[in-house]
Amino acid sequence: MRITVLAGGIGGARFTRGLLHHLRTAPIESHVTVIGNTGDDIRLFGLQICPDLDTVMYTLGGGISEERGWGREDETFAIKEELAAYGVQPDWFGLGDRDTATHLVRSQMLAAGYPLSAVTAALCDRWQPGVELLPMSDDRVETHVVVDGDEPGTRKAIHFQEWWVRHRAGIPAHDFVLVGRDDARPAPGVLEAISGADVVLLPPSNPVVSVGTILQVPGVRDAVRTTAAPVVGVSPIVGGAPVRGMADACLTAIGVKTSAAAVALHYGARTADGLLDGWLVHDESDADAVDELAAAGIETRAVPLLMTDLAATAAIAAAALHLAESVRR
Ligand code: FO1
Repeated sequence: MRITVLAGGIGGARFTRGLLHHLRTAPIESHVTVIGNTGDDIRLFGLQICPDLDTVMYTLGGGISEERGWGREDETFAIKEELAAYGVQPDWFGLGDRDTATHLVRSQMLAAGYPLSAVTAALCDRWQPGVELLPMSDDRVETHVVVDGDEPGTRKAIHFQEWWVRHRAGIPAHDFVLVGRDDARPAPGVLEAISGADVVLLPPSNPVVSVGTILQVPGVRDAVRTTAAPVVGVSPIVGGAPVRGMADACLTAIGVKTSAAAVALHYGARTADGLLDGWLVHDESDADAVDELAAAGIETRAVPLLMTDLAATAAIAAAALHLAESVRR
């Protein structure tokens, strides 16, 4: 079974870890491709940092800090402290020492002319994540957030990480702009992984700045819309709030209600030119969305959606694959 997952950071990585566990224990012979969001990427101190690709790679490769959900386990922050001692900005983004080695290797390879997809494959040689991890694009793109400017009545755009990490998504966002989008092409293998998949999964990643960003890469949304594979998503919203992260601030910015049903309708039904054949919602809080979404053309199942441990996460992935079978055309 060829499975393609469009993933952001923590939610996408943990879901995929559960998916791999399910595929191993079932067992189901499979090839999993993860298309990772690179809109969160930031260039700092001369280093190219790809938070979502690294979160997927470390989570599936066993190197993630489970506590933070990003960066390395057993991490130290001597470099961060030394940079702070020099008064270097920004001081709100923490690069761990072990993690910095990853950024050094990546930046050196990029400077030598390797595309990000080749660099990612080289990094994965070490981590053996058990999936083919593809950046959504080899071209440099960055999500910027439009916020109020310093003078009344003005607006400015800041890097996504400044909004997310420094301001904790606490200042109102008016819009998200993927800088570089118009010139970006999908990385090699991305469109093929979607069009040639047996199942396409949208994990419980941020629908605006993670999955939404991947879908903005020219050609990707059309590939998802037209693939012969069933497309099934897992709600990142449970009981009207994000399971993790600050997706509510992102949804509010684009005028979408923070609810499991509203996110599904935002993706849209494939029968109505949207993306979804199937959708999973949390059984205890959102079962009332099932009928509403079915009427809109999205087959919806209510199942436990909290990724409390590996077994619970594997069960969510199994439910997604099961739903994919029942909506397969
Ligand atoms: N998140 C934070 O909240 N604070 C940080 O200092 C921080 C540093 C960082 C460094 C490398 C990396 O790969 C991720 C890092 N993150 C940090 C996580 C990241 O900002 C976001 O959670 C994702 O971009 C959203 O998916």
